[in-house]
Amino acid sequence: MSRFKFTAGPWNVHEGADAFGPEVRKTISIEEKFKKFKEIGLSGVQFHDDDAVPDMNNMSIEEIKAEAANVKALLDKYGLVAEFVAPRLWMDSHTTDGGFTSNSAEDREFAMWRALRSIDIAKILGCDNIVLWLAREGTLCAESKSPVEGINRLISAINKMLEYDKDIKVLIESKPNEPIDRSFCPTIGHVMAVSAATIDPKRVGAVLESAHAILAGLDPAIEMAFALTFGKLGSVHLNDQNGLRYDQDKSFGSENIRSAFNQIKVLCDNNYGANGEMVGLDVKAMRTQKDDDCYRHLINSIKMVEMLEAKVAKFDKAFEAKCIAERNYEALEGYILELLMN
Ligand code: XUL
Ligand code: MN
Repeated sequence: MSRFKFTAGPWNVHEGADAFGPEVRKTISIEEKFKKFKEIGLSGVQFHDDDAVPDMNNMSIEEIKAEAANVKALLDKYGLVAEFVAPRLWMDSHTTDGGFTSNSAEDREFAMWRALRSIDIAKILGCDNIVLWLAREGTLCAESKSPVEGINRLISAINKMLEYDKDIKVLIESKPNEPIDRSFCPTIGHVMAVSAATIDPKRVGAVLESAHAILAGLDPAIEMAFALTFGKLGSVHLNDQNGLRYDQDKSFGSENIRSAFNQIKVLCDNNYGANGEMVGLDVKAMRTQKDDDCYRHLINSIKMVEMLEAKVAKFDKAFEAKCIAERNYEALEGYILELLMN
C-alpha cells in the first residue's frame, strides 16, 4: 500500500501513434479507462479540457458545463476524483504560433477563452487545479517573439485566470524542449519566478515531470525540492527518460532507480500529499505493447513507487547521520546502492 494517491490522464492509455508511425492499438472509451483506472489502484484522473468536453470549440458555455457534468457523474460512478484540467493549447489552428504568447491578438484571445473554459470545467468536475503545459509558449524562430513581452503576456494571462475564480490554483508544468526551439518556461526555477510576479503567488505553483527535468539536464528530485521549498509543488508527473532524446514518458524508475528513489524520498521526507497533492503518472506504453496488457506501464509505475516507499521506510537515518558527521559520503553512497540492490 502506498501513502500516495495516484492519478493518470486518458492520454496515458493511448493508441501508440508516434511522430514516425501510425496507431497500433485500439481506441478505448473514456468510461472503460475510468473503470480500469479504478481497478489498478488510481484515485483520480487528470484532464485536458477537451478530454472532458470534446468539440468544446463549437459549444456554448452552457453546453460545455452540461457535458462536464456528465463526466463528473462518470467519475462518481467509479469512485474517482478529478485532479486537474489543462487547456490543450497546442492542437488547434488558433495556437500554431502559441496561445498566451502568440503574435496574433485573436489567437491570444482564443487561448484565454480555453483557459477560462478549463476553469468552468474544473469547477464542475470538483477540482481547483488548472495545469498549464506551455507546449507552444516560446519560439520556433528565436527572433519571432520578444521574450520579455512573451513572459509578460504569460503572467497577465495567469492573472486573468486568478481573477476569474478566487479558488482556482494555476500549476505550470515546466518543459525545456517544447516548443522544440526555445521555451519561455523550461524549469521549475522559471515557474517560481513567474509565480512570484503574479497577483497571487500563493495560488501559482508547479508540476514537475521527471522526464522534463532530465531533458533540461537537471535532477528531478532537486527540481521537486526547489518547488517544495516554496510550498509550491502542486503535482508531479512521475516517469523516466533515457537521456536527451525525443520525449519518452517511460515507466517510472525504468531507466534510473537511484534517481527514482531520490524522487520518492524527497516527496516522503517533505510530507508531499498532506495538503491533498496527488502523484500523477505521465507514462506511456511502448508502441510494441498489445491491447490485452495496455495498462501495464501504469501498474509497473505504481509498483515502483510502492517498492521505493518501502526502501525509504528502511532507510537508516542514524547511519546517514554518522556518515555526514564523518563526511564519509563514499560510505553513504555505498549504503544507498546496497539498499537499492537488496
Ligand atoms: C507533455 C506533457 C503533457 C502534460 C499535460 O510533455 O507532459 O502530457 O502533462 O498536458
Ligand atoms: Mn506531463
